[in-house]
Parts: sequence; structure tokens; C-alpha cells
Amino acid sequence: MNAPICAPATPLFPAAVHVVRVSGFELATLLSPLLTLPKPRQAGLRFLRWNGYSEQALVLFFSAPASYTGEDVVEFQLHGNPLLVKRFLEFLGTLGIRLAEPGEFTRRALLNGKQSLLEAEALRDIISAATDTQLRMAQARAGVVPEWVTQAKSCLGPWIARVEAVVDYGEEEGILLKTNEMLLDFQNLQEAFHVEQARSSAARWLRDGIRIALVGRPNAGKSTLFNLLAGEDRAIVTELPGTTRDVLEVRTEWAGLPLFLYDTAGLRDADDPIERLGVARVANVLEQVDLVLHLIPAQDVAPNPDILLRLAPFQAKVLEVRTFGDLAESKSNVVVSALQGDLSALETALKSRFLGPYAPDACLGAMATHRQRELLDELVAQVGLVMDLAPSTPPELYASLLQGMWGLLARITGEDRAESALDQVFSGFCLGK
Ligand SMILES: Nc1nc2c(ncn2[C@@H]2O[C@H](COP(=O)(O)OP(=O)(O)OP(=O)(O)O)[C@@H](O)[C@H]2O)c(=O)[nH]1
Ligand SMILES: [Mg+2]
Repeated sequence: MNAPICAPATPLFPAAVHVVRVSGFELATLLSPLLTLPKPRQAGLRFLRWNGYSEQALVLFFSAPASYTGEDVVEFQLHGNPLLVKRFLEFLGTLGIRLAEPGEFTRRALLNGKQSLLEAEALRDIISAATDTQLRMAQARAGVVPEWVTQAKSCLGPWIARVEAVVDYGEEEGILLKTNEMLLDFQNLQEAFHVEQARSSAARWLRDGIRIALVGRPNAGKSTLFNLLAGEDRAIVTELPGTTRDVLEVRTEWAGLPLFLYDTAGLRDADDPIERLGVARVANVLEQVDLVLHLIPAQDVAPNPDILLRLAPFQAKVLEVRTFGDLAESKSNVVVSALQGDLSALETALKSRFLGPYAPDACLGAMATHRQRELLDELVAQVGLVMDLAPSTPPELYASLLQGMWGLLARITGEDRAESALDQVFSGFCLGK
């Protein structure tokens, strides 16, 4: 576990500079065949020679424990040649410094108390964020123990102490369980957990993105809307029905929502064999997405019954959108006009469906990862159990439930480090972090 590790911290393309990181103990000795380390936190220019190669590198040394991992850390800034980095890493290998696993530097930071699990998760999200909202969400989570966790702990702590006292000394006056006072406290906790649960399910969509398929009859305006949402001219648009055949995919951020959009072939019994193949592909898309936008031109009296039949199995995730709002009136809730660029009804519908009452900004700092949301669900279940206990329940059972809640809170912040949770978090890291 403490074996010295190394990794490129930059992606291996030709570039101005590549950074190679080394972490371990006694690095001054270990690296002595290569260089004399500069003073901690002072950049030093070093001429490195190994196996016939030579390289001038800027070297930074962070002495344990004042470093990213809590161990000695050395960073080499080399010329940005991937081959050079490869040869350098090979040489480090001969010094007994092995290549790091993805996320191993951060895992060590965590185990050495330099970082919390929440920070590590936020860091992973900062690195992988692809939209502004995602980036800001991840940054808001970095290094912050959420307020609701702190509050829940300060509410729960005294009750655990009381319950344990009852277990040890019996129930005396003043430490009765299931009093109104306790009920009130736990009602408040339950409420706070519910709020956080709702906020985190909104945040989840912002973090992971929403997959949306645009389907409908030929000429329903699917490709036009697709282009408008994507903010670029991706799909071919013509006034001829049956223009789109293949499934087109684009990733975009629209109205603060990270979207994966799928444009599809217009649904009809086509004669053209290519168009038929396109229509067949729509089935697959319907399975995979989170939302199906069924586009129906406002001038159509009723939706096409064949299409309704085809969409029936996905009813729960179908949203009807009337297009061509500039050409005809419609009583439907969601009417848009691509021609006039009026998509406000669609924006409202999407936000209320996926974010509920929360604006994207209100989701900053929310528990958005799968791991965090699972723990939150368990917490909600657990507090429900406590609320439902009969007053005559033995104090030992109270004690174990309350301890369980405390444990869940600790797992959310990562004080309680189950190895499986670590694996889950670090599997998403890149090399050198
Ligand atoms: N007036 C008006 N015309 C629109 C609107 N949306 C699309 N159109 C026009 O309708 C025609 C068909 O649009 P497309 O986006 O190609 O329709 P589609 O559903 O992708 O059609 P297929 O690919 O053939 O299935 C084009 O001529 C568009 O310019 C709208 O909101 N208002
Ligand atoms: Mg099209």
C-alpha cells in the first residue's frame, strides 16, 4: 500500500510540458541515482540522465506530510513528448517506483487524512465535468461538509448519548425516550432528509445529464428542434418528409440542463428500405433514454394512432410537445415554435419534470453521486423506522437504529471508510490523480 508510485499527470499527447508525479516515502534516497531533490516547495532545474537519455526538467518537491498525498511527492515537468515520458516512467520502475492505479494518489490523500471522501468525489467530478453547471456543482461540493449533515449530527448526537445512558443505567426521569421532544427532533430530521433527497435527485440529472429522444411523424420538426437545442446545425432539415434516417446524437447544455439529444427518423410505414432501417432504429433509442419528446405539429387534429401505439410501452417517459406553434393554435401545455425560437414552454416542462422546484443553482452542493444518494435513501428509511417505534420498544433497539443513522452520516462524508465505497469512488479517476 505504501509502495512508491508514479504516473503521468497530464494526457500523453505532444504538448509543451508533461508532468510526472511520484509519491512515496524516502524519495530523496530512492531518487538519488537520478537527482538531488531541491528544497521543499522550491522549483529546481535538474539535468536528468538515465539509460542514455538526458532531459532538463523543472522539479518540485513536497516533503511528507505537507503534500497532496501526505507522503513525499516529487513532480517532474518534462518536455511534452509522450515517448520521453514513457521512457522516464520505465526508468522510475527500475528504481522500484511502480505505475499508480487510477485515482491512487487521491486514495492515499484520503487514507492519510489529507482529503475527505466528499472532497475526492468532488474532485473526480471537477475533472470530468463537461458543462458549466456540472463544473460549478462539483466545485461547490469541494471541501465542504454539507450543512444538513452537520445539523443532523448535532441533533442526533445528544439523543445517542441519552439512549446509551438509558441502555446502561435504565430509564430515569429526564431521559425518557419517545417523548414529544424526541419526536419533534426526529420529525425535523426527517423533513431535512426529505428536502435533501429531492434536491439530490434534481442534482443527479445535472450531474449525469438527461437523455432525450425526439420522435414523431415525418416533418414534425424534430431535426429543427434538435438543431435549436444543440445550438448548432447538426441535422439536415428539409420540407421533404423522411429526411432523417439515422439516429443523430449530440451532447449539449441547454437552459442550464446537460442534455444528450437523439434525433430520429420520422415514424411511418416507409416504402424506402433505407428509411425503414432508420425507423427500426428508433425502438432502440426509446429503450435507452430518460425522456421521449413526442413532437406533434399543432395543425394536426390528433396524434397519429400508430405512433401512440408504438410509444405506449414508454408512456411514463413520454412528453407530448406541439410544434409549429406559429402556424396553429393548440390547447396543449407544451407548445413551441422553432421558427420563432420560442421554446419557453419546453424549458418549463423539462425543468419541472427533472428538477422539481429547484433551479439549477439551488442544486449546487447537493448530494449528486450514486453513492451519496443511496446513503441518503437509507437514511430516510432509517429515520422512518425510528419514528414508527412503539414507545415501549427496548432502548437497545433505539440505540442500534440511532447508531445506524450516525454511521450513515459518517459514510456520506467518508469518515467511515468502507473499502467498497473507496473502490466505487476511485474507479472513476484518471491516472495521476
Ligand atoms: N413554420 C414552422 N416551420 C417549421 C417549424 N419547425 C420545423 N419547420 C419546418 O418544417 C419542415 C420539416 O422540419 P424537420 O425539422 O426537417 O422535420 P423532421 O421531423 O425532422 O422531419 P423528418 O426528418 O423527415 O422526419 C422544415 O421545412 C422546417 O423548416 C416551426 O416551428 N414552424
Ligand atoms: Mg429530421
